[in-house]
Amino acid sequence: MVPQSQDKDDIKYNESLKKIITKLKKKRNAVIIAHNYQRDEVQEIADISGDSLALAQAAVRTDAEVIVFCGVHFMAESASILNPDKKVLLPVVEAGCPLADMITPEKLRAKKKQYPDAAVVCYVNTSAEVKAESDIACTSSNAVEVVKSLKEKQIIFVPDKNLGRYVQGQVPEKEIILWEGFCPTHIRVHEEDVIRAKKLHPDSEVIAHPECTPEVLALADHICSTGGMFKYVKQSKSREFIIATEAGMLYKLQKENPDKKFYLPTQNLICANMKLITLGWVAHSMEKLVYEVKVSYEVIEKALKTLEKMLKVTGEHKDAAIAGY
Ligand code: CIZ
Repeated sequence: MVPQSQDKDDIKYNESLKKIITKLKKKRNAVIIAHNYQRDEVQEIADISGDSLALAQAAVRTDAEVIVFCGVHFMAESASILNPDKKVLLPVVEAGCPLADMITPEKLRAKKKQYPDAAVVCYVNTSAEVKAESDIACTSSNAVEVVKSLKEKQIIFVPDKNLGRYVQGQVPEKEIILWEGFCPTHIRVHEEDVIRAKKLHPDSEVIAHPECTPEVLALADHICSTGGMFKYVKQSKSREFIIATEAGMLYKLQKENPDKKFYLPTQNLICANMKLITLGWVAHSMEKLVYEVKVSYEVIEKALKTLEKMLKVTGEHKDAAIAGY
């Protein structure tokens, strides 16, 4: 356990960093956007928070010249694809996504040769190059709608096999060819964790992200994206919820619903990559204008088409859940 004096020092340190960040925001004409899985203190200083697509879209609407993207690499890339004229900064260059790294454009091209009649649907958790090789993108909130919209019967769904399996269950008329990818954070929730949490909090509803395993999803009362979770909790009559997704979600869920209680099924739901971004690195990023995420023009052209096709199917990003902007 951290000694009390250390806590006080941390608070003082964070307060001084927040002041520095506020000054730098003005100096750089910057906007800070933070994913729902970021540290509490990073979400607190953000101008906008939400899921990756909502954030990339919100970035389009800003007048700021610099976008400080507190998230992981593929998310900053999406923001850069949708905002090619703005400077998009990722405060920690090592903040990657192991799931996105489980597929490469070369491997996807080989799969496409194996299934020449299939359409390729890529989850937003992919690199810009993989998006450029795909027919249409999807998020966890619109994956079912996107797959249903396609004329092809065969769908290569990349890279998350758990989300792909969930979609297959909802769209039995299609043949979903799964990729062997998974989110190392979401697979850390096990059936036993949910059963134990439910015993401890019997009146809770279980809400799970579709990146969880099928065994965990089978125990959920509701399955949805992070944006969907905010909406669901707000309208639900329940007072208590077991949340099977990354721990950072609890910050805004609790803030927006102070009269409701939220529990994690396990304390292991921490994405180490998301947590690399600290207030210190945000200040450093704005001071030094690092690390700029740039996508080549050739890739932007193709990846943008893939993202735009998705937006055409789903219209406005309904689960945006953008806060504070
Ligand atoms: O698109 C996102 O931000 C991710 C990775 C998950 C979600 O459900 O919002």
